[in-house]
Amino acid sequence: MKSNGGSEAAKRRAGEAAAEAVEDGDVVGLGTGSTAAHAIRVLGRAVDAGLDVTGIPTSHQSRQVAREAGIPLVTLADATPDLAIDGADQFCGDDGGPFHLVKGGGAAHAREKVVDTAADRLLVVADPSKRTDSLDHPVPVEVLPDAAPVVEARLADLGGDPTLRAAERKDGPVVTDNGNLVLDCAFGSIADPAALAADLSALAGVVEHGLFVDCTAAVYVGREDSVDVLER
Ligand code: ABF
Repeated sequence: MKSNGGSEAAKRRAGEAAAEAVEDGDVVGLGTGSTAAHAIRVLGRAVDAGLDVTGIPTSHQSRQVAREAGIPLVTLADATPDLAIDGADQFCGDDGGPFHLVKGGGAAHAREKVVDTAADRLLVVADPSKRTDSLDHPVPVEVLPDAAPVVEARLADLGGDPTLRAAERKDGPVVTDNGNLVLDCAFGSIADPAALAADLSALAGVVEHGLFVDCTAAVYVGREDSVDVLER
C-alpha cells in the first residue's frame, strides 16, 4: 500500500489508538490510506475476538483491506456510521479545535467526505508530519472528465495552480473509483479554508474537493512511542 511518508510505527499507534474508540455494536466508516489501514486491521482482529462491528468503506482500497481483515461490510443505504476513522494529507488546528484537513492523496476524498460527514464523529489518524499551522498542501479536486479544462481555468481564476494528476504505473491520468479525474490545485497558504471550500464547491463540474472544514471530532497524532489526542 502506498505510504505518504511518516514512520510506520507512528501511523500504527495512531490507527490502533483511534480503533480503541470503537464500541460493541458500532458501524464504522473505514478510511483510506496507510494510517487508516492500521485501524482497519486492528478492528479486524477485534471482530475475530468477538466484537460486533460493521464497516462502511470509503474506497475500493479500504474495502479490500477490510475484507482481508474480516470486517462485515454494509453500505450507507443500510446504516449510518457511528464514527469514521480516516487519514489526512495535512491538518491544522490545536487541542479544542476547529480542525481543517486536506485529503484526497488517494483520490478517494469524494466518498471519504460522504462517509466521514455522515458519521456522528470523524476521528482523524495521522503522524506528526501531517500537522501544520496553515494548510498549504495542494487541494485535490475531483472533476467530471469533460469538465476538466473548464474547471482548470476556474481554479486559476481563484488563484490556484492546478495540475492533472497522472497515474503512477501507466500512461494517462488517475481515474477515481467514480470514473472521474483529479486536479491537484496549489493555492499557497490557505488563509480561509471555509471560504475556499465554498468557492470550490460552487464550481460546475467539481464532484468534490479535498478540503474538510471543521468536521473532525478528534485527531490522533501517532508518535514512535505515544499518541497525542487532540479533541474538538
Ligand atoms: C486518505 O489517505 C486520504 O484522504 C489521504 O489523502 C491519505 C492519507 O494516507 P496516509 O495515511 O497513507 O498518509 O486518508
